[in-house]
Amino acid sequence: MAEYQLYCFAQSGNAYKTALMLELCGAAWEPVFVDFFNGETPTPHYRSQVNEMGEVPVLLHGGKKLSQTGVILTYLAGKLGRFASAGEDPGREVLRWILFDNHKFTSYLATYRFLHAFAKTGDPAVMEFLRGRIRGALGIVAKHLEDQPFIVGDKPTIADLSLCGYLFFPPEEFGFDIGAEHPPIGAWLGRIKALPGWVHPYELMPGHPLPTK
Ligand SMILES: N[C@@H](CCC(=O)N[C@@H](CS)C(=O)NCC(=O)O)C(=O)O
Repeated sequence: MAEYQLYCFAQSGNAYKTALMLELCGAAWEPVFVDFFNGETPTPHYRSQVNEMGEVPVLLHGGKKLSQTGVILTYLAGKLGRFASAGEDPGREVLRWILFDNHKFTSYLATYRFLHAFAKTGDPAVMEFLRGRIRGALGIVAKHLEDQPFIVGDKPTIADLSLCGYLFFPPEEFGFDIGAEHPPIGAWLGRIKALPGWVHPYELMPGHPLPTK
């Protein structure tokens, strides 16, 4: 058994944040496939044995079980000694962007993509509302990246890994091209992609492509 086990599936940008961290750090890890699209996460078994919050990802390490990507990324930065921030003030900045990501960035992007690409049931008014929220959040991150290479300082941190979680999925899955619409974000994604060991989510985690019905 590998040192780290990650409950994940290929289409999860949340899981990708943590899988990418493990991969970039060269950690010994293995995926545990979660059959999200066949309803595994709401099952009593998943909630009682894996994660009471019914979410992916979950990390197992040394007898510990961790969930919430912000917690997992912080834990891994400590254990693996990479992508942390140097100092108290930058550390707070990293946390500030991870919280922003979880509330305003990943949450709207993931919901919009799920409805657009997988559920294919998005009510037009709901989609329009989410699109507006996404436009606002992308604009904030793009402006922030106009004059700095990474989210906090000049080196990548777990804040970058958190915010980029959904952004490498194909534009068709969103119905718009994030990097093209927001060039500073496109350039930043290029810098993340250039990190040694970078792997696309669909190659890093199990479950892609989805079986055709
Ligand atoms: N804030 C959580 C979000 C995790 C999350 O929403 N994961 C999705 C898969 S990408 C999930 O498991 N959703 C199940 C649900 O919302 O019921 C984190 O950062 O880990």
